[in-house]
Amino acid sequence: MARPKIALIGAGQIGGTLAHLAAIKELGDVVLFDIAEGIPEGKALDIAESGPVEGFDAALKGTQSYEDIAGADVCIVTAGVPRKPGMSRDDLLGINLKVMKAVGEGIRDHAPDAFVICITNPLDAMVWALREYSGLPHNKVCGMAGVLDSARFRHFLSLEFGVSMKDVTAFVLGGHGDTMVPSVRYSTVAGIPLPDLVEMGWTTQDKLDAIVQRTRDGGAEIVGLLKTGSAYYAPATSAIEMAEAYLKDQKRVLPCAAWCDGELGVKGMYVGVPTVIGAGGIERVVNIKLTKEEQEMFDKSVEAVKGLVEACKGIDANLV
Ligand code: A3D
Repeated sequence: MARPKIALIGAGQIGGTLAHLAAIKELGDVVLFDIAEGIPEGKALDIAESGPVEGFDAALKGTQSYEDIAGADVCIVTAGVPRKPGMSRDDLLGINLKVMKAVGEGIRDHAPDAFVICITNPLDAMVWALREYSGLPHNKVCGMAGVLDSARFRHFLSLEFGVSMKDVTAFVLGGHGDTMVPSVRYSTVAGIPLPDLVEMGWTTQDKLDAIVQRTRDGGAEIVGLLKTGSAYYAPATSAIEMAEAYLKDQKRVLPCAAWCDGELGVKGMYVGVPTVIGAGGIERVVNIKLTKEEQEMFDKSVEAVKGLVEACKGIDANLV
């Protein structure tokens, strides 16, 4: 049986890291696509040359031609521009929308059966645009943000509690922006919800509030340190977890930007929600109950995403 084919559209910082991880984990053969000549070819060759040492057999190829992504099982899209210090994710809207048009049409023409994971920012609006331009079914197009935001939340919580990151679960919902909603009630240490841990004296409400805010600002914190780009190790790992869930039909429960059709009070929009990812793509949106206060925060985040989608429609008259 042939190995699965993974197409990475964008061979920059995240794209290169995705290729490395996909090869090491032997998820399949990897095609790195980028408009920048030499970059995808160079990264593909460099990673392939690590194969004998690492002990993987995955084939890697760099290309500027969409024909090479033909028949891909998974496409992970990072094509576009990342933010620089002082920029918000939303500042990237106009430039990255044009990129989503080219990429969406490339996927439509060459890999229409793929499971597509978008990472390009501003995430929720770019997923929506990519789906529109590609015309793929909504359950086969999603965005990576929730796994990353939740991983950041989990990391900060594990430091606060002095426990293994493996035992901390967390959900971050809503749009991938300043209004994202780290869910305190649905986040736990080995099943014990965070509010109980406050009562047990493991932390204080003030400290928890500060961790929630640090999670919201997690991307900006890295941008401020790197100065020349944004985070790429944790974003790549997060998208690989989603790709693996699809390729191995794992039915993982992972938060991601998924098409909502009434779930959590959202109709006809992409936004960050808990989902089940398996061989059917986004097989289910987990329709969790929110408290009044949580729902208000979530709705505010949904409104912010709606504004960006409307802005996309204003830029490109072909988008409906
Ligand atoms: P970078 O290293 O600049 O890579 C982007 C690559 O896209 C470059 O190699 C470009 O040449 C390439 N590119 C540009 N236009 C096209 C095109 N039309 N077709 C194919 N390739 C093209 O950026 P990066 O890898 O650090 O980040 C990529 C994107 O991910 C940015 O938009 C970031 O803002 C975003 N990002 C999202 C998250 C989320 O959690 C959602 C986290 C971190 C970064």
